[in-house]
Amino acid sequence: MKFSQTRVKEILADFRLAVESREASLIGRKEVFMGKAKFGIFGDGKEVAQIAMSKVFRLGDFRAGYYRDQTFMFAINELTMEQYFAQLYAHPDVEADPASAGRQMNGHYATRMLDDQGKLKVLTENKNSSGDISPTAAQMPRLLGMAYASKLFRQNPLLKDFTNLSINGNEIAFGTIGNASTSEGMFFEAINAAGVLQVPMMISIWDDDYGISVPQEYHTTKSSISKALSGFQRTATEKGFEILTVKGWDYQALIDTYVKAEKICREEHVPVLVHVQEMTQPQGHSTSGSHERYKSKERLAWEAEHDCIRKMREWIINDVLVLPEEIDAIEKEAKQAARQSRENAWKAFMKDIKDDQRTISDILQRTNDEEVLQVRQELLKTINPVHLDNVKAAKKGLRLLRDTNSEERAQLMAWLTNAADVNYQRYSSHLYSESDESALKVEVVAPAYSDHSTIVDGREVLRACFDAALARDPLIIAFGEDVGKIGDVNQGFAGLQEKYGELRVTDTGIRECTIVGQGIGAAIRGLRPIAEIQYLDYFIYALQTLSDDLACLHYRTRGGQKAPMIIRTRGHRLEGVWHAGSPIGMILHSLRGIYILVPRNMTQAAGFYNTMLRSDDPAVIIECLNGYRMKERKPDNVGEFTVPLGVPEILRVGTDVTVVTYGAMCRVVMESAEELEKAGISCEVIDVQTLLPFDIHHTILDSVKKTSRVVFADEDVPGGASAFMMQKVLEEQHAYQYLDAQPITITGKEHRPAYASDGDYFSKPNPEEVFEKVYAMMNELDPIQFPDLYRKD
Ligand SMILES: Cc1ncc(C[n+]2csc(CCOP(=O)(O)OP(=O)(O)O)c2C)c(N)n1
Ligand SMILES: [Mg+2]
Repeated sequence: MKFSQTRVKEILADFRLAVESREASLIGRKEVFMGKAKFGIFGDGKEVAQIAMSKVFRLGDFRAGYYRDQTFMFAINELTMEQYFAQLYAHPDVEADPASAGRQMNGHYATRMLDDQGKLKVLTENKNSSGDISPTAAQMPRLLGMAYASKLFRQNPLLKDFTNLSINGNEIAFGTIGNASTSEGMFFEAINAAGVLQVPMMISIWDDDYGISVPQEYHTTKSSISKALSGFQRTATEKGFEILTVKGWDYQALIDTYVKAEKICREEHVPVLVHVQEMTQPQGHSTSGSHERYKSKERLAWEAEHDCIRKMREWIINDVLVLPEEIDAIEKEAKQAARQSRENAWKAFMKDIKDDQRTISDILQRTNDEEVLQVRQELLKTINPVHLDNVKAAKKGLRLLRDTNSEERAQLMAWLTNAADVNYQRYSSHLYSESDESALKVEVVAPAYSDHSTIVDGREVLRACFDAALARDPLIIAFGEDVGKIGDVNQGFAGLQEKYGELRVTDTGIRECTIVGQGIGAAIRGLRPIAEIQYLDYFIYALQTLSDDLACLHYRTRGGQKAPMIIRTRGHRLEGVWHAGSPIGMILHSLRGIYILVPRNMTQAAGFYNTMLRSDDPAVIIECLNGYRMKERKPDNVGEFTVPLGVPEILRVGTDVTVVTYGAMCRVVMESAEELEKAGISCEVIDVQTLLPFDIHHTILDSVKKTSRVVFADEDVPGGASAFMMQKVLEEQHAYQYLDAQPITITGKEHRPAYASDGDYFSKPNPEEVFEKVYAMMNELDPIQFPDLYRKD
């Protein structure tokens, strides 16, 4: 007998799970075709490898994976069969679908790392999966960060006591990715960075030879990612990766491979790549198409032959020597269990919907109005009704009863009002932190100045702020291009690597996307990263990761996960096409879920760092490129004072025109305001300070009530951030009612800024332009007092 009794039991339990998971995939597909779910993507064909991987996934470990990983999630007991079906139906209840509360399509897994108060749980006592996202390979940057955290926890003695987050950095960050997705740039960027950093990242490639319909030869050099990456293989003298290959249907080899991979990764902190080949996709890519269209008969026959469950069954019979009848019984029981779970999940999903349907149909029935009864009939006839059907019926009913004062109208109204709240909670909550540590709740501490306060270069205010932060909180780290040795290109961290060590203040390679990912992963694990993107112009390299991953992490997990990191960058005017950009509209429109802070000087910036480092929200802080050498008075409490978010500052009080601006434009506008004053025009200049959130107490509205004229000035393209500010003030704050003149925007040109002083002057708003545009508003009011500057007399 080759296998002990206990081992045989384990093998059979693994087999049972694989079969149950497969059955869940088969049922899932049917549910979509019956119209009970909108779309389905499943983990069939990948079951056995995932079970093998789960054997080495321990408490405290982390996963960043993709939509094929259902079996793994079942195997680590972080997904029940009911929860799996609940997500397929989009059940908007966090108990039913803890990964996303119905916000994500099926196959997107996540564990709840936060408690109900939004505080981190003891991560080392849990098996943790970061929240999946759909863009291929987009899990890679975050994966790198989660692995990087282990390195810091192991190597930095100051972190030894944070045993809720890590036990000596022993945790592995497990990644999974499809073969075709390895073509993405961010895959290569993350692989290279992991090799450089030497972090415990174990990436498994589920290779089924296809990416939807496209075969391997279109994706990968040499048609094999492990061959293509063989130069990364470590040697006796050079650090690198350990690269292992194994077949996806070979249970025993998979178990052995993962045991080996774990040892190297966990003990030595060497990144490991496990290339799992010869996987299949029995049902094709997703419910959106059939693979018979693009796979040859031979390929389909090969897949049937190499199905991992079929192979495992054969192996159990031939090598483990279990009778086929016993296996048949296990299969039957597993399939039955999956069917029962589907049943339970569907009933649970329908309960609220049916309850509401009953309530509405009762109200509608009591009206005895023929048209309303028709609406009721339609509602009751709906096949597979969802919440929107109830809301629609109630709204139609309300419309039909608009002329009555009936009790039913009042009841519909009450139901709809409540439903609006409930549906807000279901579909729109948790974009930002709702915990006690929300950035909006950080205590405001004013900067303190005394006779000892010195006047210094702006960069020195920042440096002092970072120095205090690093001294205060060992979880705070800073990294980016040139941040370490020289303390960033503008010396905000000058000397701080020497003082706090290379693990706290660190240089990175030139790789904006994974710099951000490094921050996201580390922040998920409880560290407090300040990740630097050297210039705002290069922010675009990281924008996808910021938008798809960081901005929606808290939202897509409905408050189950957070990554309180700061993206530090510098922008606005300096020189030329790639060192003077201010693509703020792009940022505002793609990063809801991250606070966007635009300090006009380094003192305000320091105040924002102090605020954000005490909160659990993520933020982008954009410093003014041309402000590092300007003189500022350093607050005595430079590490303690905070600047509140969403609170504009009135830089100059005035009565004729309100000019709303931010960042480097503040100086330009202030210069113009000075000149306008000489011409008899009094400007109120408002620095909004933060664009997200925007003026939460409606300071600008108060100003417009006084001046009746408003200008929005910024450096972005026309229709960019200036349009955003205008919408906020005119529509959201209702300022339109107080206007006596057309509101205007003053913006940069549509093109990128040209080089040198003249390029800047003619590409970006300049003081003369601001003067003339504001003056023209006053000329319209009173052409005698303010004669047209360009009039032809
Ligand atoms: C950035 C991006 N481009 C395209 C898609 C659409 N898409 C979803 S899965 C997929 C194929 C992925 O193939 P592979 O990585 O081999 O994983 P598999 O589904 O085969 O397991 C594509 C193109 C996407 N989700 N994201
Ligand atoms: Mg594939």
